[in-house]
Amino acid sequence: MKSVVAVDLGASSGRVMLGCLNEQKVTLEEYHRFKNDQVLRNGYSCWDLELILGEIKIGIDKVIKSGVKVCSLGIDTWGVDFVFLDANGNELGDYVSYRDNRTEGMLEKIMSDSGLSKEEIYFESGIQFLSFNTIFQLKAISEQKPQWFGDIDKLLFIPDYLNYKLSGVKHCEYTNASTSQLLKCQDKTWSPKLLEACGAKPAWFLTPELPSQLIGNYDHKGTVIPVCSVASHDTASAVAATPLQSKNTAFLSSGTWSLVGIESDVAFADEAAYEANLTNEGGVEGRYRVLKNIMGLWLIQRFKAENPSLEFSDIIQLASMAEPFKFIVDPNDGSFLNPKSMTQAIRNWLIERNMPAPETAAEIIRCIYDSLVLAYDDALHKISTASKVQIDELRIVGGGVQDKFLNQLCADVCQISVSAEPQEASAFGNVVNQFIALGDIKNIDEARRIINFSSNVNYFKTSEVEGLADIKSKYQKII
Ligand code: LFR
Repeated sequence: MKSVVAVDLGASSGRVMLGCLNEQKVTLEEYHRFKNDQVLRNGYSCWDLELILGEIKIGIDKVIKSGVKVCSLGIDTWGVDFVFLDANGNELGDYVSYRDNRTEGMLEKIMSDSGLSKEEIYFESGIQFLSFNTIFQLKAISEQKPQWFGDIDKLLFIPDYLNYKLSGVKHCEYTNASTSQLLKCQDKTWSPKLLEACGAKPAWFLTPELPSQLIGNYDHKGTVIPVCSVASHDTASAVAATPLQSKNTAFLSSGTWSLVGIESDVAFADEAAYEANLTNEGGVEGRYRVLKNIMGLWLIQRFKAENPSLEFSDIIQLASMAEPFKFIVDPNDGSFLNPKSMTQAIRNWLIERNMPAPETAAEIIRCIYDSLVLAYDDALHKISTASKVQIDELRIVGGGVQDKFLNQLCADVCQISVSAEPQEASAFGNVVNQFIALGDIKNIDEARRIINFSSNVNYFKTSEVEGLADIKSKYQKII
């Protein structure tokens, strides 16, 4: 048996897990879990990276103290965010989170200053327009904090930065770099025209490299652990761990975000893909993750934070009690990205459009669930139409796997057969990427077979929803 450490950082919590490969089975054991809350620094919503680094080391300590021999460690996190380093390798500026609103209006600013059209940005990058992409964050800094720009030597994305803090090695991993909207989609290299458009300098960027590589060593109180660059975008790791049955199986990585898509050897960045705002994020083995972001369980998480007495089981029970499809919002509206109150944001969204708004907790929760599954259905159609790939099955992975109510609703509304597992997809992806780097697993296809074999898969068959066509056309009218 061989063991590796996977550090999986999400927007609300971080975990240090031990991944073990034994014959044809891979298992995970959680050693340490910690909260990852955004903190307000100098007026910005930021990540507390010092705290995160300290927690990662505590987790590694727990693993080592248990006596396990660790062959390597790997880190995956959310995308788009980064840290600047000066020529001495010291941090510059704040670790601002993508949920900060500093990027508002930056697409328009880039277009007017650079002369690039929205289409040109899309055709070059193949990346969906999300207000917080790195390209818009860099433009915001060049507008609002040009003094941060003066001393920059390197830009490292967060997992690369954490690897650097552990190993001293500066590296750039491709899957996370692809979320920046600064790479040329086809070549997988930095786009000079997109860098220029946001005011960035080519010298700040290292060459993006495919994952599953040992890049350095972390010396933990005398125990030396090789550091592996895994598919460091958490969604790339989650997709790597998704046992896709065929090219016609779509994935839904269900967590704080819901990422709906297909895996493909080729990118789709033409007119149809632009219209659908499809993204072609980088995947393992140089593949593409052709997907769309949906605001996801963040809506439920924020609602729950406002109602701390509610457990997840209460939330599901309330959802099943409320009248279905009575209130529907566009869950991807920017007003849900970081509102002070999710309840108020949902109500306001409807009131501003002269529609009746939910009153009770059950109605709010039901509104979130219904809106999310309608967004899944819409995304599946758009992806299928733009890529011409027929989608006949959906595999759900990630924390949302536990939410059987949502998974069943998804099967019913999307009228697609659903299978679900693994729950810890990002951590599994992280682990198998390391075993590939160590030479113990041949490739991703083999890794997915092992993960499927190691999982207790749940299946959700479709059932009929009364008036489904009308419900879907109502959704199309409001988005
Ligand atoms: C999920 C995720 C999404 C990305 C968003 C912001 O955790 O990584 O894939 O769009 O966070 O980085």
